[in-house]
Amino acid sequence: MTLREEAGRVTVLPRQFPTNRGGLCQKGWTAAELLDHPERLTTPLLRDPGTGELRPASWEAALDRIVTGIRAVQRGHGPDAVAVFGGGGLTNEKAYALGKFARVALRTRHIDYNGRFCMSSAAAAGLRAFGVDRGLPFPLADLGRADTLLLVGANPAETMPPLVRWLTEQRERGGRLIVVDPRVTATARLADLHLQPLPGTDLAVANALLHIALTEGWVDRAYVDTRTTGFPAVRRSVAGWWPARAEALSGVPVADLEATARALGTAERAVILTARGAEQHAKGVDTVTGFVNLALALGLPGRPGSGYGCLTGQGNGQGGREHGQKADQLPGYRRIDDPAAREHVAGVWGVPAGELPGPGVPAYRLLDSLGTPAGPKALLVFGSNPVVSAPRAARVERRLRDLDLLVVADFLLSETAALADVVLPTAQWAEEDGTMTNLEGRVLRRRALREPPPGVRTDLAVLADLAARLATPGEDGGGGGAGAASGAAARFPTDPRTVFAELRRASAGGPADYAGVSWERIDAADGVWWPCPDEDGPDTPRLFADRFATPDGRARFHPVEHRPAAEEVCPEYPLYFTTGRVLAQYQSGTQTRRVAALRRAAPSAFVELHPDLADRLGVTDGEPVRVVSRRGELRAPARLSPGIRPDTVFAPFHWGGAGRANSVTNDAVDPVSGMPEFKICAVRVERVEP
Ligand SMILES: Nc1nc2c(c(=O)[nH]1)N[C@H]1C(S)=C(S)[C@@H](COP(=O)(O)OP(=O)(O)OC[C@H]3O[C@@H](n4cnc5c(=O)[nH]c(N)nc54)[C@H](O)[C@@H]3O)O[C@H]1N2
Ligand SMILES: Nc1nc2c(c(=O)[nH]1)N[C@H]1C(S)=C(S)[C@@H](COP(=O)(O)OP(=O)(O)OC[C@H]3O[C@@H](n4cnc5c(=O)[nH]c(N)nc54)[C@H](O)[C@@H]3O)O[C@H]1N2
Ligand SMILES: [Mo]
Repeated sequence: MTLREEAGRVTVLPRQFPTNRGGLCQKGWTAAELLDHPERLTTPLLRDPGTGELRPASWEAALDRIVTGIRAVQRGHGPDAVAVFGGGGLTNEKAYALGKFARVALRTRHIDYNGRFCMSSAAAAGLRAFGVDRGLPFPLADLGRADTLLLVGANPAETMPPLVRWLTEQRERGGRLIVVDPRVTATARLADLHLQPLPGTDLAVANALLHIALTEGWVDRAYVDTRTTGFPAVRRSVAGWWPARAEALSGVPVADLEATARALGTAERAVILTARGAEQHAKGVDTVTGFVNLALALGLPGRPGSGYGCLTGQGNGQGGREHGQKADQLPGYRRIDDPAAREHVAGVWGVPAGELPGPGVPAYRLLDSLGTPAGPKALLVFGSNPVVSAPRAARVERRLRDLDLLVVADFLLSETAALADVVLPTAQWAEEDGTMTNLEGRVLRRRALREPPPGVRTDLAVLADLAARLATPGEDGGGGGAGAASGAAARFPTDPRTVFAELRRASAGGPADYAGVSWERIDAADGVWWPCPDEDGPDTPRLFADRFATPDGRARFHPVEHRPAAEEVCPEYPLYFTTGRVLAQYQSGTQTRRVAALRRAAPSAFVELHPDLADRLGVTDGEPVRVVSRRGELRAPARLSPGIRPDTVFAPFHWGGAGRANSVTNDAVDPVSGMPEFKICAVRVERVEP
C-alpha cells in the first residue's frame, strides 16, 4: 500500500503490487485511524504501589523501574528469571533486536513469541520434510495457474482478502478449488468442492487421499525415487487408511475423498495449502506432514506451478520467525544449539559464543511457568496480547499477575498492558522504517511516513535505552555483570537501516540468508526473495527446483498416524468447539476493536451454531449463550448458521472479557512444535436466562 499525508492526516491507498494486485482489505484501509486515536498511548505508565493504578510517568522513571526490577529478579534468581515475549507483527529489524537483547543484554534463554501459536506446526513439518521453512516456496501468483488447489483449514476470503483474486483467476482459467473446513465459510462458497470434516480429523483425510492415490496409480514413482527418501514406510502406514475408515472418522463422504484425490492426482499443476484450521492442533505437525506426504507422493514440490505451502498469518509472520525471537533460534533461521551457528552469531554480536544462553521453551510452556517457583519472575512483552490470544487464557492471566515485574510495550492499552507494572508507548507502523518478509519469503520495505508523536519511542529505541542502562553498573554493583559482554551489551543501534545491515551479517550462511538483500535492492525489485547470499547474485522466488534443503538434497517422508484430539466429547461436554477469525477484526482486537467502522461491522463475540442444535437447546438467533469447557466459559450471542456441522460450535477469538474464546480453549500442545490446540476442545452450550 502507499500512504498519503495531507494536513497531518494519513490515508492508506492500495498500491499496484504483484502480490495483491492493488487489493487491500478493510483493516488496511482503516489502519490509519489508529495513528491519532484518542486512546493512543503517548506517555509511559507506571503502576502506583499505593493505589494499584497505572499512572503517567517520565521515560526516566519508567526505564529506571524496569532496570531496577530486572536487576532485583536476576540477583535473586539468575539471568533466566527474566523472560521476553515477542510477536510476528514486529519488523525483521525489531524481531532481530529483540532476540539479541534477550541473549546479550539480559543473558536469558527465555524468549519466545506469538508465532508459536501461529506458524509453528507448519514450520516444524516443513523443516523436517524439506529442510527449510518458507511458507510458500513459490510466488503467490502460481496459485492462479493451478489446475487444482486444495485449501485445508484456510479461510482466505476473510483472513486474506487480497488472495481471493488469485482464486478467482484460478477458477476463470478452469481450475478446481477444493476447501476443507468444518464450516461453510466465505472461502468454501467459492469452492467447486467443499469437504466438511469433524474438527481434528484432517490427518485421517490426508492419509486416505494418499491411500486412494496409491490405489489409482497416481503416485509419481520417478519423482519419489529420485527426489525423496522414506516412502516405503509411508506407503505401509497409509495402506490401512481406506476411504471408508476416513469417512467414519471425519464424516467426509468417500465419493468426495475420491473426487479430491482424482483432482489432485490427475492435475498437470496442483497446489496444496494448509492454514491454521489444520495446524492449530496437538497433532498439527503430523497433520501438515500428512499433506506434505501427499504432495511429495504426487511429485508436486519443486515442480513449476505445483507444490505444498502454508498460508502465513501475521504481517511479518515469515520474517518474524527467522531472526531469533524463537526459543531455539538464532538469526538467519539458525539453531541456537548448533556450535557453528553460535560461533558465527556471537562473532557478529561481539560476545564469546560460550556466553550465549541455550534454547528456551515454547511460548505456552513459558507463559504457564511465569511466577511459579521454577519459572521467570519478570516478563517483557513486545507485540502480543496473550491475555486474549493465549490458550486457557484465564490461567495465563493469573500467571501474569504472579510476576514480580511485567513490562508491556504497545501503542494502545491492550488487556495485557492493563496488567503491567510498566507500560511503554511505542511507535506504530507508519512511524517506522523497516522490512517485513511476506508469506512468499519476499523481503519488503515498510516506510515511515511521519515522526512518532511526542513522548513515544520506537521499540528499537526502547531496547537500546534498556540495554545501555543494564550495561552500566547499578548503585548496588549490579548490572555490567556480563563482564566481557558489557561493551556489546550496550551496542543496540536505533536506526533500522543499521540494524538491518547487522542482521544481514548475522544471517549470512544461514538457511534464511539475507546477506545479499539491501534496502536499495528491495526498492528496485519490488522485494527480494531469500535465500539471497550475494548482493550481485540472484534471489530465490522458487525453492526446490533441483534439490531440497536437506543434507542429501532429497525431501523426507515421515509416516504419520491419526490420533484423537487431546480432549474428546463426553456426555458432560458433548460438542466440539473450534475458533478462528472474522473479516472485520484482527487478532486479539487491540487495534480493530477501536476502529468505529470495524466495530460496526463486527461489534461483539458470537457463538456460531447449527439451527438444529439451537432448536435442541431452545436458543434463538441473537440470544445469549454460554459455552462451557473444563477450563472456563464464554458468553456471547448465538449466531445460527446452517453452514456449520451440528456437532460443532465456533467462536472468533478477537474479544476479551466475557466473550473471550480462549477462556474455553484447551492448552494441550503439539509435542514437536509447541502449538496449542486452539481448534478443538469439548464443550457444552447452555442458554443464558435473560
Ligand atoms: N480478518 C482477519 N484476517 C487475519 C487475521 C485476523 O485476525 N483477522 N489474522 C491473521 C493471522 S495471524 C493468521 S494466522 C491468519 C489465519 O488465517 P486462517 O487460517 O484462514 O484463519 P482461521 O479463521 O483461524 O482458520 C481457518 C479456518 O479453519 C477452520 N477450522 C477450524 N477447525 C478446523 C479443523 O479441525 N480442520 C480444518 N480443516 N479446518 C478447521 C475454521 O472454521 C476457519 O474457517 O489470518 C490472518 N488474517
Ligand atoms: N482461540 C484462538 N486463539 C488464537 C488463535 C486462534 O485461531 N484461536 N490464533 C493465534 C494466532 S495465529 C495468533 S498470530 C495470535 C495473535 O494474537 P496476539 O499475539 O495477541 O497478536 P495481536 O493481537 O496482533 O497483538 C499484538 C499486540 O501488540 C501490539 N503491537 C502491534 N504491533 C506492535 C509493534 O510493532 N510493537 C509493539 N511493541 N507492539 C505492537 C498491538 O497493539 C497488540 O496489542 O493469536 C493466537 N490465538
Ligand atoms: Mo497468526
